[in-house]
Amino acid sequence: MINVDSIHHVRGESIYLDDIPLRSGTFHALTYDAPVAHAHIDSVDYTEALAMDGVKAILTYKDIPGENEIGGIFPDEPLLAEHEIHFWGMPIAIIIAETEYVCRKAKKAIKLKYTELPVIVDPREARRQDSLIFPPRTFKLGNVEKAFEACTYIYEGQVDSNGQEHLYIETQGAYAYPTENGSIRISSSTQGPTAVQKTIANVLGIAMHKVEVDVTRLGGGFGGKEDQATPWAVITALASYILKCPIKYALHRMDDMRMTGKRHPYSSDFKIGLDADLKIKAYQATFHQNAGASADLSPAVMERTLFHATNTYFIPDVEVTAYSCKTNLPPNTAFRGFGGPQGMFVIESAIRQAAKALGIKARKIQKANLLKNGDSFPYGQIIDRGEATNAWDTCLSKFDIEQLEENVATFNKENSRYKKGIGIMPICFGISFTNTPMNHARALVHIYLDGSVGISTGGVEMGQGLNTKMIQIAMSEFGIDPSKIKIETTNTTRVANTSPSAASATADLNGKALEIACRALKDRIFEVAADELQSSSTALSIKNNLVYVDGKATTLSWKSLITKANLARVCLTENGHYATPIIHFDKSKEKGHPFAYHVYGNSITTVTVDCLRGIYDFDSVHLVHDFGKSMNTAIDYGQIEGGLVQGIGWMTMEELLYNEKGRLLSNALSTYKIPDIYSVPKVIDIKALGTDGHPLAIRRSKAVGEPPLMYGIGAYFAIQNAILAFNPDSKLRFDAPYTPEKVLMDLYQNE
Ligand code: MTE
Ligand code: LUZ
Ligand code: MOS
Repeated sequence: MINVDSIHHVRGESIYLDDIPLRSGTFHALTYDAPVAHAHIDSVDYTEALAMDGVKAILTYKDIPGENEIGGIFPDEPLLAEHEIHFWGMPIAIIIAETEYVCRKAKKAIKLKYTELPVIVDPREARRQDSLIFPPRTFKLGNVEKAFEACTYIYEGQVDSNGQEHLYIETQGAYAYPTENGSIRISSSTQGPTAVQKTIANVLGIAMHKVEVDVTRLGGGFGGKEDQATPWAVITALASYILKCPIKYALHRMDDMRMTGKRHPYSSDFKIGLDADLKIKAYQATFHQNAGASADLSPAVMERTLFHATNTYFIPDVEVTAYSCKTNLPPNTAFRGFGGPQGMFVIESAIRQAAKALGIKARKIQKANLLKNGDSFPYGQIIDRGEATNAWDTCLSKFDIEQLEENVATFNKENSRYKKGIGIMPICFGISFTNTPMNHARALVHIYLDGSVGISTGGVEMGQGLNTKMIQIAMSEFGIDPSKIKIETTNTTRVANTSPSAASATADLNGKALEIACRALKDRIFEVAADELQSSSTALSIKNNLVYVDGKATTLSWKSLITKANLARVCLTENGHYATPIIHFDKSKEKGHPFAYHVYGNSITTVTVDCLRGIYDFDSVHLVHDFGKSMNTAIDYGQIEGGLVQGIGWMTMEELLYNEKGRLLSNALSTYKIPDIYSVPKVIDIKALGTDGHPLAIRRSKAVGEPPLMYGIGAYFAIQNAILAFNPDSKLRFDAPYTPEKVLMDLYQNE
């Protein structure tokens, strides 16, 4: 089934935040944000700005009727700065004016006096100063000290990975207007409507039932709107509530880039120990997560790093520790992979370090250590239905790794200026929110009198194809055409208390809830049909909008069945609730079974490096991915391509740069480069592993949103191998992104 949104997208008919017609009397908001990363606020003078034509108000923390607090996990983040500035771009005040243009003019007239304070941008420096968001955590398996004593080979090293700008096409924004009795309705470009609702209620000091949040769809989220859509929504709601008028605020690209958090940069140390058979016997790592100025989702991101520290390998003795380091950057946040990629880059780097020292291919070590059924992850979950070896072997044989390697070797022999390299990147990604209580969802289904169906779930469509998958579920449960089914907006008054659309689990959680609702409705209307057709309800089915008895078509249509059910006073509305069974986790022991299942895959990336200029081109990515039984291959392949390219961008060209004062220098698309049509791999060849899927995946179709991003890590090692083909003495550097500047330096340096 094709993506139901595609046709409306290409015609420009789909509704995004900026397409909502503004009510008359709408004012515009703009934040006055900090021009410095760490300072004490001495005074702010708004007089001149307030006197400008068209300026309605300027709101500060003093105007907040409830709590000046927006922290999602820890209450450590003010909406508006009070006496101290913690990062460059921190909101201080809200300017409300007739137009955005006037807001911008007024902003220039605000006079801030401040006293600068020392700025921390580096997570290791933060740790030295004991500037932590919360205490470190350690995951342990076996006894790593003893295991290292028995190792034949031990290697140590440092690995850095930079952050990443989400660059959703639609920037952050919201539109709020007052409704009656002190209530408020708000459209927000958010992955987490309930987080927006709850935080608005807290800041306004009103009950959640007075706040209605509505989301049609997002022009991309990628994690950047899991938590960080909230402040912008709260700003519009606050202004709307106080000034009693509609307020619109959509961020300019450069404001969005400057003020919002990104993927967390990490600086990590590893120690890896192997025996003579290349079995990894011991692994130790310390992760320094650059959390930025407040917690945001950092605790959860850090946790996912620990969960993915050993990627797809079994290591009997492991000790991994993570520090969430408080710096003066904008609070960093969720980004596709959610800390998993950062952890996986470190173990993959450790394997490359060992392989180079031993003079062997990294794939010999990778292959020797793949997870098998019955193995334990460091956090105690035992592998069942593991596909690590299957994914690895299938990928390497299907794409004939020996031949690919021979082609590269021949090319490298014949060329001196250009060198090719191969990077193999297997993945294993856990599906479920690591915080068990978040793994539940609801779906509200109405069947209307004409047989058409309206569906609301807690899931947000952000380009990942959720709406299409939800329609597929309802059409197959009911046996009716997709044209009879409508997916409604995501709205907190219809589906309440939702988890954000995140963790790749949206289709699983909301889809299962929808399945439950549809089945309950079907049971009820089948009773009516059984009466009507003088059969038992177990003999009934619906196909092509027609009721069947024992597989034989009857004359009873779906539509007339619904009419009869209504006349029989049967309830044609159902609310389905789903909570993932089995999962649990005990934080006091750091053990449990946190994931419903894991997604596996393996990829081979080939690159050509220009050894004169340090630039590179990706020839191909061949990969085998574990979709289970994909319920929509077009959507799922699209997720793989998008995730892969986003991962390659993170690992190679996307370079966030903050200066030592904490100012973002790469604050525009002219200074921050994301992959474009010229930089994507010339060939992306995706093959399904062809497994049976998992019963906890929706219709055995495994979650696909985040895992493919980590194939992008293979790009880093492909470049590294091309460099080694040119200069075998080049010292291995693990410092992503591998920009052409770094490549050039490594081509010409020696250990
Ligand atoms: N695909 C598109 N087109 N746009 C997005 O914003 N977000 C990604 C992924 N794929 C995203 C996307 C992220 S970070 C997640 S967690 C999942 O989609 C969320 O959707 P799912 O849970 O339905 O997979
Ligand atoms: N969000 C979250 C996530 O709160 N918990 C998670 O485990 C998670 N994983 C991936 C992406 N977002
Ligand atoms: Mo995705 S990082 O879980 O929004």
